[in-house]
Amino acid sequence: MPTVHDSFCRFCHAGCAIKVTVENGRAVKVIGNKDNPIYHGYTCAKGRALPEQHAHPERLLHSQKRGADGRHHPIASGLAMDEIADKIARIVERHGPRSVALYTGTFSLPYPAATPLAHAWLGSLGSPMLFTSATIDQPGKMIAPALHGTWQGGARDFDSADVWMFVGANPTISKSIGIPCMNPGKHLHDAVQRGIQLVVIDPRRSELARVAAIHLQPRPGEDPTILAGMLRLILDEGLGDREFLARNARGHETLRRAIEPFTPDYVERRADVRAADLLRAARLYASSTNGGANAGTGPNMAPRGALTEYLLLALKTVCGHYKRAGERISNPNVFQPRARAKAQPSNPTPGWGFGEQIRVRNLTNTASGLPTAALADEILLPGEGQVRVLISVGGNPMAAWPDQRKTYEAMKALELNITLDIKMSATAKVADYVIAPKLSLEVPSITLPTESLTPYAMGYPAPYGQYTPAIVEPPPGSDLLEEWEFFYGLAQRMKLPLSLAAAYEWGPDHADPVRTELDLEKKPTTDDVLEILTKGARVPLAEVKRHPEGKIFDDPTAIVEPADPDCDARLELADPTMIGELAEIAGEPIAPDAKYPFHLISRRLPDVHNSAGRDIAKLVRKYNYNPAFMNPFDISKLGLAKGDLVEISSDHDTILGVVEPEAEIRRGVVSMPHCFGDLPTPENDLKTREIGSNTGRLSSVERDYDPYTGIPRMSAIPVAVSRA
Ligand SMILES: Nc1nc2c(c(=O)[nH]1)N[C@H]1C(S)=C(S)[C@@H](COP(=O)(O)OP(=O)(O)OC[C@H]3O[C@@H](n4cnc5c(=O)[nH]c(N)nc54)[C@H](O)[C@@H]3O)O[C@H]1N2
Ligand SMILES: Nc1nc2c(c(=O)[nH]1)N[C@H]1C(S)=C(S)[C@@H](COP(=O)(O)OP(=O)(O)OC[C@H]3O[C@@H](n4cnc5c(=O)[nH]c(N)nc54)[C@H](O)[C@@H]3O)O[C@H]1N2
Ligand code: SF4
Ligand SMILES: [Mo]
Repeated sequence: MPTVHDSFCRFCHAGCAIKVTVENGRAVKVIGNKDNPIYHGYTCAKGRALPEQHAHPERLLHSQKRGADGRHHPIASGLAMDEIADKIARIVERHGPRSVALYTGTFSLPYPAATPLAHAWLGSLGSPMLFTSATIDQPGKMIAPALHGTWQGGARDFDSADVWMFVGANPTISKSIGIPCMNPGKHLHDAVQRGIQLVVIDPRRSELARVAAIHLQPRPGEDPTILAGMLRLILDEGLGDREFLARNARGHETLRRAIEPFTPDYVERRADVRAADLLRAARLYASSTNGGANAGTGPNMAPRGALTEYLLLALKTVCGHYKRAGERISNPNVFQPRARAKAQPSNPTPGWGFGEQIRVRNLTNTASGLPTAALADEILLPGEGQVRVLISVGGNPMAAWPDQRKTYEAMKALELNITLDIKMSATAKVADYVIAPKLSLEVPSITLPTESLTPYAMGYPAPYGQYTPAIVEPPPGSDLLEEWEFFYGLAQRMKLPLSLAAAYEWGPDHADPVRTELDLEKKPTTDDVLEILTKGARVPLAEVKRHPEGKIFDDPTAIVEPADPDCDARLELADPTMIGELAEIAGEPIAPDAKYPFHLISRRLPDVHNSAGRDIAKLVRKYNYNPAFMNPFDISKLGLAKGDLVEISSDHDTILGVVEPEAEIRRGVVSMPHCFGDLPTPENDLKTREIGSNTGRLSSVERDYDPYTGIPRMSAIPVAVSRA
């Protein structure tokens, strides 16, 4: 008899509440829970494909070790941990702990115990070399608030706002950035019905742009210019919230001088946005103090992404787009301590220049973490401190890191390359050990990761929480570990104590987290670890467990407190590095690149998540490769047609693409999803129509990079397009 179980989806960070039908011990059907107060029954094709993902014929059911023959063979997980612990201990003895680096990718997020255990293990080993995908995603999201300072009252709520601006984000597809990520289509629909006015800046008439009051469709990579132009207009016209600005910010005069060159005419010439449209956008954005703005991966991967984020913060500050004393805190947290908010600024903090020094390009640790774009060089560069061991958790460097050929060299140069992955990903193919993990429906979890997405402006719009037990057993005969169990296993074997911190709210005003020493003799259960991670939570885990369908744990008393009377902190509008970058832009020539007349920009497909999902037949029915979407006029001008194979070349490398017309794209732009293709071998390059190609290959990490986070140009890349 089939049974139906409550759970939540973990194919992406949105955590949709689902009902899972289980038959003969296997998940056979997933639907959304229509009675859920936050998701209202929403699921996407990926969530509904969880049964296929779990039962995938190529899913790894045993860990793999690469043999002397270069091929991978199954190995018992206990033996794999014995060998890996021994090898790491010997490498550390010879070369010190810095030779071991950890990279946590996208699919470490759905497993709340994974990252804390991995960090605790690395810390106990004494290595500072902790990297994440954040620095090749939107590092400016953490750098900009460090340089600008933050408003402790928090941002406005999209759900009740009058105006909102999106710069290169497409939340209904990506479930990210600006709109609560749970059923964002409904939030957007409701907001539009209510009369919200949207400004969207995107070279593509994206799904979001279609409902915008104003869509600016500029030349890619010119967002700093456009936003500086908008700021200049707003300040000149005396719009915005002048009282808020005067009381809470400093540096306004310096900023005003720095943006002087960004006249409407200059913006028009440089970004190809009509002056009249820029003025309309500026006036609309400043028309209400109940508004907000967010940037997505497009501009964050284009040159000077941190400046784009900084100018957005400046726009918010000039317009007073923040919560004030007495307003409600929409999400006072469930699994973290009760959130507090105060109607006052926090001073800026350093964005970089602290912590571990990277051995190339003068990079250091940053507010967004260590620069992942420099990790391949840390592996390749001989000398003291060279990285010789890499452990990737739910990430895929060979698909996702910029400069794919350099990444390939680095992967091959490692003494020990380990990845924790459900399949033989491109990275797994070059790994010495592939540790096979349990999949989402086989492990207990909590919605803490989704709750913690608030800094990315996509967290819960209300204090919602859900716990799920494991819904199914792993497939019979398999030998699988949870990610955290792997690090626990290494710690046991290497006798490294593990101290876990409770997951505390990011932000300026939090206390030191409660720490717990793990017992290395008596192994905890996943539930025990979740208990430790939620110590001090506003709602105890036991209480959340009593509501298996998920629940809003409301607290109407959570309101923004008034400012401390002696608060003298100020939001900084004139950070010297940011002002310097504005001057750099103004000093650049505006000349189209005759050799590379197109710009390649990033975008996401609805049914795959970065490199995940590409092996599930029903998710790639439409595209099993990443098309090169182009404007039909450009296609015919080049004498091309739909389906033609083209060479797309940057000044660094060349990839192949399959032409796909899309009228929504600005002329002169190629829009192409990332994380496709496979290892950079000549054989794989012949399979573009089956597996697509890797856009990361077009980026060089050594040129055109952001000097503090090291992120290179990954969108708005100048390219040439010609028939292959
Ligand atoms: N279905 C699905 N969802 C995903 C993912 C996925 O692969 N698939 N990936 C997840 C991840 S890891 C992340 S970080 C988020 C990202 O979430 P988003 O940032 O919302 O990602 P995209 O949908 O790619 O939207 C980026 C937009 O930027 C535009 N753009 C590109 N270059 C520029 C530029 O220079 N300037 C401007 N103004 N716009 C530009 C593109 O046209 C595109 O519409 O999505 C997450 N969600
Ligand atoms: N050119 C270009 N490059 C980009 C981007 C871009 O837009 N353009 N986007 C960037 C962004 S925003 C990001 S976040 C990074 C993503 O960088 P990564 O996180 O490194 O890459 P993913 O493809 O998300 O890696 C996911 C891996 O996790 C595995 N996986 C899936 N489910 C599970 C699971 O349950 N457990 C475990 N252990 N593994 C699992 C998948 O098989 C896959 O190999 O890429 C970045 N790179
Ligand atoms: S949006 Fe994300 S969490 Fe929701 S069903 Fe799709 S993949 Fe799963
Ligand atoms: Mo990302």
